[in-house]
Amino acid sequence: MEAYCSIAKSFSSFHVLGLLLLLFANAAAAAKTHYHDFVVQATPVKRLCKTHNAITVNGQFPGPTLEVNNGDTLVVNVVNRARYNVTIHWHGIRQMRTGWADGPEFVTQCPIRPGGSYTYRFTIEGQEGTLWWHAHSSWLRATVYGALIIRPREGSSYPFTKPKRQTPILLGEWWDANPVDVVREAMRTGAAPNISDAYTINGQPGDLYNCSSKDTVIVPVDSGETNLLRVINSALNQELFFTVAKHKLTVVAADASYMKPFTTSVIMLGPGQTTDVLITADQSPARYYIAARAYASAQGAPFDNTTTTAILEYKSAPCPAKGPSLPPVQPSLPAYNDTATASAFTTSLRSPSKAEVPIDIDENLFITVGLGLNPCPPKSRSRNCQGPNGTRFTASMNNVSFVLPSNYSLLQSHQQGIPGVFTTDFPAAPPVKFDYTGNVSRSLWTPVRGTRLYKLKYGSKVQIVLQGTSIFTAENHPIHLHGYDFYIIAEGFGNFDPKKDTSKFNLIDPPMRNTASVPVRGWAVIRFVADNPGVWLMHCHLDVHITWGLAMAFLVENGFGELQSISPPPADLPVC
Ligand SMILES: *[C@@H]1O[C@H](CO)[C@@H](O)[C@H](O)[C@H]1NC(C)=O
Ligand SMILES: *[C@@H]1O[C@H](CO)[C@@H](O)[C@H](O)[C@H]1NC(C)=O
Ligand SMILES: *[C@@H]1O[C@H](CO)[C@@H](O)[C@H](O)[C@H]1NC(C)=O
Ligand SMILES: *[C@@H]1O[C@H](CO)[C@@H](O)[C@H](O)[C@H]1NC(C)=O
Ligand SMILES: *[C@@H]1O[C@H](CO)[C@@H](O)[C@H](O)[C@H]1NC(C)=O
Ligand SMILES: *[C@@H]1O[C@H](CO)[C@@H](O)[C@H](O)[C@H]1NC(C)=O
Ligand SMILES: *[C@@H]1O[C@H](CO)[C@@H](O)[C@H](O)[C@H]1NC(C)=O
Ligand SMILES: *[C@@H]1O[C@H](CO)[C@@H](O)[C@H](O)[C@H]1NC(C)=O
Ligand SMILES: *[C@@H]1O[C@H](CO)[C@@H](O)[C@H](O)[C@H]1NC(C)=O
Ligand SMILES: [Cu+2]
Repeated sequence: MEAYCSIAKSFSSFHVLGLLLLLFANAAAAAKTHYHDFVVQATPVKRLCKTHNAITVNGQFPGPTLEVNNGDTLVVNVVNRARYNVTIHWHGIRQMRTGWADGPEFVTQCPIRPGGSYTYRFTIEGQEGTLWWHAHSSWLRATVYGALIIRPREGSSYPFTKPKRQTPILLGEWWDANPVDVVREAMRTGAAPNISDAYTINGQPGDLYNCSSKDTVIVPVDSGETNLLRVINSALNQELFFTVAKHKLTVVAADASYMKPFTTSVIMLGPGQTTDVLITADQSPARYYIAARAYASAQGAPFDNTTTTAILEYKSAPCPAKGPSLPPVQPSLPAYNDTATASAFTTSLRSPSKAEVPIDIDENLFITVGLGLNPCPPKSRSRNCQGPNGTRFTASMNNVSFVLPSNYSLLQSHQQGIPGVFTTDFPAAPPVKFDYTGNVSRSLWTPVRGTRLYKLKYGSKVQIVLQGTSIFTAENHPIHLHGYDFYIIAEGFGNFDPKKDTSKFNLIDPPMRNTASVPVRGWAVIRFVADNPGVWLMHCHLDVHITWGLAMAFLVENGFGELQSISPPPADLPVC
């Protein structure tokens, strides 16, 4: 039996809160520049009864929370003391003209090698809410991640009642193994990588797992107060449902864009997505489970079916150490395959007011997203062909399985005119039209490999239909675009039909996000204006899928003059 009632314990197991309060007291008047040092290093971390030498930032897991105001500048000096190449991505930050600081390895920079360092500099312009940062190199983001909180501009306020407390809730995924070994094994065998052993809330699995209960995260509340939970899905490979037992969640923002408030008992987040929810402590004083578990949309595929928990603890709740211990109130979570609930949530999101949705589209793209299987040549070793029926897994967009370069980053090659690194012939439509969500013929299952980009003129108005396929299996794909926020103007099931589905477009108040959940056996339509020059990766945020090639990149050309052009590369930019 554990005693959670001491305030000291609550705060030490939730150090981020103290930091938040401290920073709030420090608000100055003008835009600020925040300097941070991130030392990437191996650190012993004990979870599920076993200690692993996890790669962390500054020895913290999860890593440090960054707190800024809209308009501020971040300068983060990353020093790599680990034995792996690393880069850091500032997920959802627009990086206007500062693509060199975006982070995906071999896209906007070469990796920071062991012993090396790189300083990321960028300004947050016009974004408010919750974002996060994570490694963008191999599977290091399993343990290299943290919250990036953007408060309103100095002197501005939230478009909702100011919450009493704010708590970042980072949902993570833990392997009882070295995650880099897990992905390397999958690359070698061609099979799907091992599923994780636990999900975590702020780094802790919670009391439904072995050897975890005494470290379960406690979120303290006072009766009657309204608090903000900043929920982030930092898991590698799993969409998650999230709920708090007996409490309503009022959604006010997602992916650092405000939303028209609505109330729900459960939210769904794909990896990469964030959702800010207000929660009022209006239940009887007690302890309530905060919980997350899989939304597993692929039929028959193995997934981690465990449940991570934290505890919402009313400070006036009877203390379990002093009286008979009542277990926390049980949450109710949707079934793992409850696509109806997932889709009810994503389609409830709306911009708070009339949105400036691009019309008069210049570039109309149709991009299929999904898996594939590569057959193995007859003489190849069977240990390298452990995918379904002796194949190897792959994935693609418009039948191109994306291959990263290894001698120059795409951005450097573009900016310095180095030939032979990429081509700009990514197809604007699938090379073959087929029943994308039906029973797809075997002859279509094998994509081609390539480093193909799609060129966009500065300022062009872009629409993309993202169409899921049911090649091998259909599933929900969280598609993330770097360097941009986009409007999600519609989503649906089956094959996108321009004749009838354009009537479903919401050009009034669609949600703006940086990661779209493309429904299983379905589609989503996004729009944005290409006003940020550079090379921007668009990929599935399930790391297992990006590993297999579910990605492409846009090359957005410079416009006129300095303000429409990418800045010069920083002097310390890592090269290959
Ligand atoms: C993956 O799982 C298999 C079966 O449990 C195990 O033998 C193997 O060691 C695991 N691989 C890694 C890298 O942990
Ligand atoms: C937890 O520990 C028990 C007892 O040692 C063991 O039987 C069980 O398999 C463990 N569960 C997990 C999920 O590891
Ligand atoms: C989770 O999966 C395991 C292995 O497939 C299975 O034995 C177990 O019953 C499942 N648990 C739940 C809660 O679905
Ligand atoms: C969800 O899974 C249950 C059993 O686990 C099954 O009976 C049901 O048909 C599935 N629903 C869908 C929509 O796949
Ligand atoms: C694998 O082979 C079996 C038996 O031939 C077949 O029934 C099944 O559909 C195949 N699966 C895949 C994914 O190729
Ligand atoms: C970079 O690597 C690619 C692929 O290996 C190769 O074709 C190209 O020639 C290389 N470019 C330069 C400039 O070395
Ligand atoms: C899919 O098509 C293949 C080949 O045309 C056929 O053998 C198979 O039975 C079909 N599967 C389903 C579920 O319709
Ligand atoms: C992808 O390209 C390969 C090679 O040209 C072809 O065999 C396959 O049918 C294509 N698949 C699709 C879905 O276009
Ligand atoms: C680390 O990065 C360098 C390029 O900077 C690359 O040549 C090397 O292959 C990378 N190592 C691994 C293990 O990916
Ligand atoms: Cu995916």
